[in-house]
Amino acid sequence: MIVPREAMLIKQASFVNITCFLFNFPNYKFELLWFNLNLIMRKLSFFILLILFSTFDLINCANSAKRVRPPVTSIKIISKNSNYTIGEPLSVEIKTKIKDGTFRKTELFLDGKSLIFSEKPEFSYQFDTKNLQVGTHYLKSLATTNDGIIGENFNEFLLKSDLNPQKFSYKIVKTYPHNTDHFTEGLEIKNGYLYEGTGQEGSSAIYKTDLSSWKTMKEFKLNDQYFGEGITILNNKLYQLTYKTQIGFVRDLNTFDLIKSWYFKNEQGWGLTNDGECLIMSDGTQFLTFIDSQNFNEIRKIEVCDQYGVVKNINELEYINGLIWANIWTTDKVVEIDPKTGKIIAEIDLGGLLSSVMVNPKNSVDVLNGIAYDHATNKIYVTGKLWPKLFEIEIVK
Ligand SMILES: [Ca+2]
Repeated sequence: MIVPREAMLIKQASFVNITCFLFNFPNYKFELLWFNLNLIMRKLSFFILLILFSTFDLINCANSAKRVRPPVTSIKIISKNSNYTIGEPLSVEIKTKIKDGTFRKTELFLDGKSLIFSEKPEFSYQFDTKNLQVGTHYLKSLATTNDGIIGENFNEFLLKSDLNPQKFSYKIVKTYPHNTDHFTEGLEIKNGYLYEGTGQEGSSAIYKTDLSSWKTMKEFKLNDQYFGEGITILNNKLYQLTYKTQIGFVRDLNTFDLIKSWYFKNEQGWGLTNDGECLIMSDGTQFLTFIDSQNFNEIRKIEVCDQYGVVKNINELEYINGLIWANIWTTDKVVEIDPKTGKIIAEIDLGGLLSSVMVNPKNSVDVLNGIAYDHATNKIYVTGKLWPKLFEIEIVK
């Protein structure tokens, strides 16, 4: 029995032989010609397929061009500057273009809240900024067609503080020794004891020092994987942040036994304090986050600003008489922040503190970091990372 492929080959061979016989053409030349024809046909079929696919794509593009496009809306902030001082009125222009359908309205939002809407595709709007917080604010224009097709656009602006911070200096009242191995990240006083949290992986710890005898009463070393950061004491518990592990620890103030730990969303943990209810943390940015001390939910954030704009690198914190005091990392500056608004009220220049004492040139000291306020005596203590001294200071106004 002859299988179909064999039958085809016989048929092809017969066709070649008969054609050669009829036209007196050498067999091998005809086979060469036949081979080349086959090759050309194969290449042609490739190009035909390519053309077919391209045509299909073109048809597709033509179809997608017919799809309904969302309105194109824009928000332009009218000003000669990019930053504004809080209280300045701010004007915006909104323009919307519709390619398909019929325009219905464009609505303007400020920080997610609706400000105004207009049934005209172009309109301008002016609003007051005096009741806003300092820091960054977000505008959104949301344009709608009658078919319900939505287009949106965003813009942002910064509100600087309208305060010119008071400038304070300091006076050293007393000098105490400070362990030059302590990479100070948190400092707080409670019931006559100074609590210090230190950093660096492998040497992070908490120390409790008697303020009258200056003896270390208790210390607790953190697991090597943790880089200890800010500490604060609330309701007989000691709260401590870690640097990049996004974990905070709650310990019994007397035993340092772990009560619980919590996860925080901030990418980094820096300074920590409390206002008697909430934990307040810094994270190296210009933001301070207020956290519920029971369930660790984020309550609110403030953005720290002075008259020039946002102030970043907010580090160790201390809550003193209704204001948040903060070290600005890598500087000798401590700022006093209004916890409601984020505005800097005053700046304390602590420059020259270390030059007042003998520093062993073999000791590599790091930056100023660590503010502790004794609510019982109204005394203020400051130190720095790896500093040989801790200072009780008085603010000179
Ligand atoms: Ca502190």
